[in-house]
Amino acid sequence: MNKRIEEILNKQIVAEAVSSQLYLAMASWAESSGINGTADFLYLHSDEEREHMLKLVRFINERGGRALIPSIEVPRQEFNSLTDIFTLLLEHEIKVTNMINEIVFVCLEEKDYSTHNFMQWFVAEQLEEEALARNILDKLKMIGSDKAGLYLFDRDLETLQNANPGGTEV
Ligand code: OFO
Repeated sequence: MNKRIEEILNKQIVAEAVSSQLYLAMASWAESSGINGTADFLYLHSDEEREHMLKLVRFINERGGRALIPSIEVPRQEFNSLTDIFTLLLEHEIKVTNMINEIVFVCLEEKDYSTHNFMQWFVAEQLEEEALARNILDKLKMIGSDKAGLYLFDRDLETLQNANPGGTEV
């Protein structure tokens, strides 16, 4: 496997693992705050990020490279509100999207078209995740600090999760 591609994909493994830990920390905060629908949503999202990491690990190894399993920094543990959580989640996803775009760019520079093809799944996934986070933030903006609205929002996320256990699409 091309060394530059192997290195940048290994960097992406770290980013996906960091995403998974961050969303797990958010889920735990939400659950311990009694916001259970949001907690379920974030637990699942954390699992999905781990799957993204695994996808990269398997791909690198199958292509004759060596996937390196990183240690992960301690994620933020305290959050102020749902808006705080989803603002952070969107910022984080935008960062990840930029990293994915950089990989696609390097694939073209290195003329590695099979990795380029593999990365298209991640490109589509990032579009979806950013749109989802924006959609949720718009809803939270509308609700403001209305307690009944926040209760319904949390219940909606729970329903969404139960109706669509394999994904986070709205
Ligand atoms: Fe892996 O999609 Fe979010 O970060």
